[in-house]
Amino acid sequence: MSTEEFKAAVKTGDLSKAVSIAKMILSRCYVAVIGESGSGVSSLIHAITDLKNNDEGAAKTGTFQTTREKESYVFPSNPRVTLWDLPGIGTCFKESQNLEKAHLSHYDFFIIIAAERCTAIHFSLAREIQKMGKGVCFVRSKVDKDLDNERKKKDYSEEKTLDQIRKDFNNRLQTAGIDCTDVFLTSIRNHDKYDLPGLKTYISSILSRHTEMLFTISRSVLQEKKKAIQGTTWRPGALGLGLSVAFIFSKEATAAIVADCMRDYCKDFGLHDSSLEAIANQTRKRIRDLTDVMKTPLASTITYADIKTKMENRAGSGLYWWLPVFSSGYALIQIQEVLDAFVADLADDAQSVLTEALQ
Ligand SMILES: Nc1nc2c(ncn2[C@@H]2O[C@H](COP(=O)(O)OP(=O)(O)O)[C@@H](O)[C@H]2O)c(=O)[nH]1
Ligand SMILES: [Mg+2]
Repeated sequence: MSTEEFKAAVKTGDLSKAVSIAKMILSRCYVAVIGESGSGVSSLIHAITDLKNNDEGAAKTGTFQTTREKESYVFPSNPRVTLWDLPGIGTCFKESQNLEKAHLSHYDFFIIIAAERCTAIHFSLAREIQKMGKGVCFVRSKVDKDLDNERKKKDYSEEKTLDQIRKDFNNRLQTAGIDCTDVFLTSIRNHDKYDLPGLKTYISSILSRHTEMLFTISRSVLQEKKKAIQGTTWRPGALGLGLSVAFIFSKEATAAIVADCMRDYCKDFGLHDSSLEAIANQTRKRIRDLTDVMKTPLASTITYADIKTKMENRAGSGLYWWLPVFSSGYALIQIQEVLDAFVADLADDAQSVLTEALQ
């Protein structure tokens, strides 16, 4: 299940499908940890998961005992997150490959490790990851070694050295056109120092960042949809105008057109009874919980009285609405305004329902 499928479901107004895809996406996170052989991938995973080298389930580490097969480790503070210790980057990925071809597309997030500097293959992998809309961060490992080397110098400062390493790393990413500033400097010699504690916190919040990412996607899809529909609301307005001109007492007929349109729009956004029922069935929510976050009525409950109130509430327009002769001239604008506002509320409601369902 991918974010593209989620986007498509929101776009077509299949909110229930969007919720089920989002639930699948958020049910687990496979984090691929990848770097050149010997860069410290297995050691870092031990440090993150608090495994000792000799613990059962610990990945092999060392100059000769490198990882040939991928291994998985549950992230202790969030069992939905699994870290995968992958063999050396050169074994898993070739520069000309995309993630699919490299069999890496089922990972949801990537930690790319470099013991010294990032090279073309790290950049190439990062580009492919970002092309797929997946998350990536970088680890600059073994910083204790850099500090040891620098310590001999006269004007040594740990803080300045670390700052220099970070700046250098970020500059390289920027020069390579990689839009990522999540860089962690680590050393397995000291688990509580440098950016290792920050990296653990970062990993534990991957899923909540995924949730935010899905909400950003749905918000943007719904706003696009709102604009597209608002571009067509003149049509019922024009029909209303026609009816107003044709019949002196046309308000019932006009209101019926508006009500029909509203019901259709509710369906377009997936805000109708069966959709909400399906969402409630797959979450621990009641239909009531979902309707409580909505501003608009459900399609099945839109009444003539609703339309009347809406028309009357338009500033200065109520009078014309109820004066048949004048109403003809104002029907188009009034109806369009009422429908535009309704569609805007529906877009907000669809977002609120998704948020409520996924909480
Ligand atoms: N000094 C230092 N050595 C490290 C660090 N991380 C890993 N190493 C050493 O680097 C070697 C390779 O580590 P390993 O985790 O097996 O690398 P992998 O092949 O990428 O999985 C081992 O001897 C580790 O002890 C670190 O942060 N500092
Ligand atoms: Mg290894």
